[in-house]
Amino acid sequence: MKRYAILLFSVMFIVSFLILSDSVSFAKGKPAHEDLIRNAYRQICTAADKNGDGIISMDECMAISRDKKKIAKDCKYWDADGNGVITEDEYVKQVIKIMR
Ligand SMILES: [Ca+2]
Ligand SMILES: [Ca+2]
Repeated sequence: MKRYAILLFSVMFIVSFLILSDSVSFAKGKPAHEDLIRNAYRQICTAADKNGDGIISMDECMAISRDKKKIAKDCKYWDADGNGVITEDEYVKQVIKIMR
C-alpha cells in the first residue's frame, strides 16, 4: 500500500510539473518532459522491479498495490502492446497519451 502511494505521488508530481512546464517546453521536437517520465519509470522500477531486469512484468506491476482491481487496470493500460511486460518506452508513451 505504501509503495503504491509513493508511486502515485511521483506520477502526480510529474504530471503537475508537466502542466507547469508545458508552456515553455512544447516548441522543440522531442518533448522536454519525456525525460521526466523516464525518471518516473525508473523510480517505479526501484520499488517494483523485483528481478532487476529493468522491466516491469505484469506480476511485478500487480504487486505494487493491494487494490487488485485498480492496479490491474493501470498495469493493463501501461502495457500498450499487451505482451505482459511494461517497458520504459511503453510507459512513456502511455503517460504522454494521458496528458493529451
Ligand atoms: Ca522485472
Ligand atoms: Ca508491453
